[in-house]
Amino acid sequence: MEAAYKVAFLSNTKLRLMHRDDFPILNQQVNGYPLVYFDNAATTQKPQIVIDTLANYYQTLNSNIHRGVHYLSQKATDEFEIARRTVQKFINAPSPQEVIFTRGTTESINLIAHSFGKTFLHEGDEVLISEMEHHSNIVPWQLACEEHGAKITVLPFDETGTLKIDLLESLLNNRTRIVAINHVSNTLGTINPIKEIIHIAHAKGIPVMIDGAQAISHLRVDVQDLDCDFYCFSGHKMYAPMGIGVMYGKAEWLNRMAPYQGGGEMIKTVTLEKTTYNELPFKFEAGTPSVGDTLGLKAAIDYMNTIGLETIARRENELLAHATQRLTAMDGVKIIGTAEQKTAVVSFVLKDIHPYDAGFIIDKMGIAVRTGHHCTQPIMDKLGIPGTIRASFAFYNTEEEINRLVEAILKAQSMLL
Ligand code: C6P
Repeated sequence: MEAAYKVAFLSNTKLRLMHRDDFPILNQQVNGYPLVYFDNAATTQKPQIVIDTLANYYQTLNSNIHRGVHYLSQKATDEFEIARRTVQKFINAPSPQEVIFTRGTTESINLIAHSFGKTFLHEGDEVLISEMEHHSNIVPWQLACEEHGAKITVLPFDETGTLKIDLLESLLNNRTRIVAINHVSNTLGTINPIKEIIHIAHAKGIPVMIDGAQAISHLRVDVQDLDCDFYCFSGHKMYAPMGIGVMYGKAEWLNRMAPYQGGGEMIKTVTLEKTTYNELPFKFEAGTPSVGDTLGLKAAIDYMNTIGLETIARRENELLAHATQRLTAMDGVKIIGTAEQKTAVVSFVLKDIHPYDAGFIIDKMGIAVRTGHHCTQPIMDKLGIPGTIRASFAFYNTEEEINRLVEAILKAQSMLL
């Protein structure tokens, strides 16, 4: 049976669809099969233009920024600030000063939890998160709450993986200092109604931070339209290099928040007794930033804009529909996360088969899925499962690849049951 797959898929020209040739990594064999990459929620692959941008930076431009008068330093500084304005435009932030570069979503959220917490969290205060948060949007708030004597309250989700939004108002009170919630769940794929959540929280004077890690490459994000107070995301989940991320924050909050890290760049004056801080965005960008990766992020945004976010979303929705239909029709397969509004993430469990065992066999057939708790242990605890198998799609994936996943699941079932 395996040999038949190999022949079928080696000769399958349909694999070369939708800008697939832009991603050199996809053109390889894994375990004797053409690679199927379905771990896009963990990190997307990088198009050649992003790889070239990185190489070109180190070949022609590498130098430290904001601190040299020499040609390379000035040019790198200019490119870096152009990248900031590209991000500003991409999320429709009012000002480039509100776009802070970080290493990724995790660092962005830690920054906010630390700096907002230091300024605004006190004994008896509350931070509201949801039951479907990634650990990166739980642990930083636990740390901040521990430090300041505050506590976490939790908005639950129902059996489809939809937030119980009708409970939100009753969970917010005059001790709630901030709501921190994801835009899209990395495990369930649910798109949360964040505009409504922001509206409800703002009506009570409470700011809202959005973890946009799983939304930014799938949905158009307009921070002014959303009116969110903070929005965090990682470059590597949107075709950019690892090591670069963004924390958007409204200036009215950022100006009042304590700095996060101390060091070069974030200062205005330093004496041995006292420091005054730089203005935004530099107040929150201590030390030498990852300039090459930042230029790579700009290249990735330009690339996505060229294809068009709407085109990307349409293609991913087709893949989601195909996978949902194929997996729903299978015996012994249960999809975890069936909310009405989803991005192209399909988590599932197999009856009487541990996700790791199935993942092992699926990998042997050249298919990269993620197995485990996906850094969302509270979701697994609530559902009473050890983990899921997760296939997450990008526009370069194909229906044929999904069919190959179905065959691999059948094979796992035949071997393990
Ligand atoms: N989720 C996944 O496979 P970083 O690692 O900082 O780029 O992103 C953290 C993060 C925060 N929030 C959400 C909703 C996420 O999905 C992630 C990363 C990856 O699902 C790795 S665990």
